[in-house]
Amino acid sequence: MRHVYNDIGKRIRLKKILRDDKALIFAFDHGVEHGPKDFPEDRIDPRKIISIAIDSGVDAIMTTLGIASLTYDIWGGKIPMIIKLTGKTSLRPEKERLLQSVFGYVREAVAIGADAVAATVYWGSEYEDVMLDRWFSIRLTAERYGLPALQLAYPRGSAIKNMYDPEVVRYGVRAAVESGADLIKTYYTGSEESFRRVVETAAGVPILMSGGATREDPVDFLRDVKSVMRAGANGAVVGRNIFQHKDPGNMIKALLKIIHEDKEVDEVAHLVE
Ligand code: FBP
Repeated sequence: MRHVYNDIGKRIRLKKILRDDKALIFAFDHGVEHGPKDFPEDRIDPRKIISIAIDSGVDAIMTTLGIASLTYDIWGGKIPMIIKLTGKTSLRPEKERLLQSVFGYVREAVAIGADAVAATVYWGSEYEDVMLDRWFSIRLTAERYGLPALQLAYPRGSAIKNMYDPEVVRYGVRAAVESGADLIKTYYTGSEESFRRVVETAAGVPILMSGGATREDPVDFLRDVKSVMRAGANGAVVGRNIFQHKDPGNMIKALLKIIHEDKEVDEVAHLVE
C-alpha cells in the first residue's frame, strides 16, 4: 500500500527515535525552564554535555532551537533532534508559570534538520485553552511536514492538588492521546502497577517517563526507570538526572542497558554509584 508522503516521513522519523520501540531521550531545555542554576559549574557549555550524551549513545536529544544551533556540528547527521517549541522561564510570577509560551516555530525546526517537535501542555492549568491552541497549531504544521509531535503532558494548575496522583496523570495522558500526540512524556506515578494503568490509558501511543528532579541516590532513579519499563513504557526523557550526575556518560549507559537490554538495576548500579 502506498502512503502519502508526510505519513511516510512521520513513520521514518518515529522509527529513528524509537529504533526498537524504546528510547532514552536527553532533555536539555533547562536553561530557559529553570535557569542556569540547574547546571553544574563545569557544564554550562552546552557543547560539552551534548558531546557526552551523543558519545554515550542516547537515542535522541530534545532541546531548544538556540541550543540546537550552537551544537549543530556535534549532533547533525548523528542523532535525531527534537525541537521543543514552547517554553517558560521561572523568572515569571508564579501564576504565569502555568503557561508555556511560543518558543520557536515548526518551520524553524524543519530548517535546522529536526526529526520531531515537542510542546508542553499543562493539563488543568488556568491557561489550558491558550496552550491547546498552540499545541494544535504546532501539531497541524508538524504533520504537514511529516514530523512527529511529542507532547509533554503535565497536569498542573491551582485545581490540581497532586500532579503525580495516578488518576491525574492518567487524565493528562488520555487528553494527550485525544489531542493527537505521537509521543507522550509524563510523570512517573510512583509504582509499576499505577504506571501500567497510565500506559494502558495511552492506548498504544508511546509513553516516555519524565525524569524529574535529581534523585539523591542515583540507583533510586534507575529503579524508577526499570519500573516504568516493566509497566510497558517506551523509555524516558531525562535531563537533570543525567547532566547533574557526577558521571553523565555512565548514567546514560546504565539507563540504556535498562531501556534497551532489559538489564536489572543490580547489574548496572555500579555504573552510577
Ligand atoms: P528533567 O528530567 O530534568 O525533569 O527534564 C524533563 C523536563 O520536562 C525538561 O524538559 C524541562 O525543562 C523540565 O523537566 C521541566 O521542569 P519543571 O517540571 O520543573 O517545570
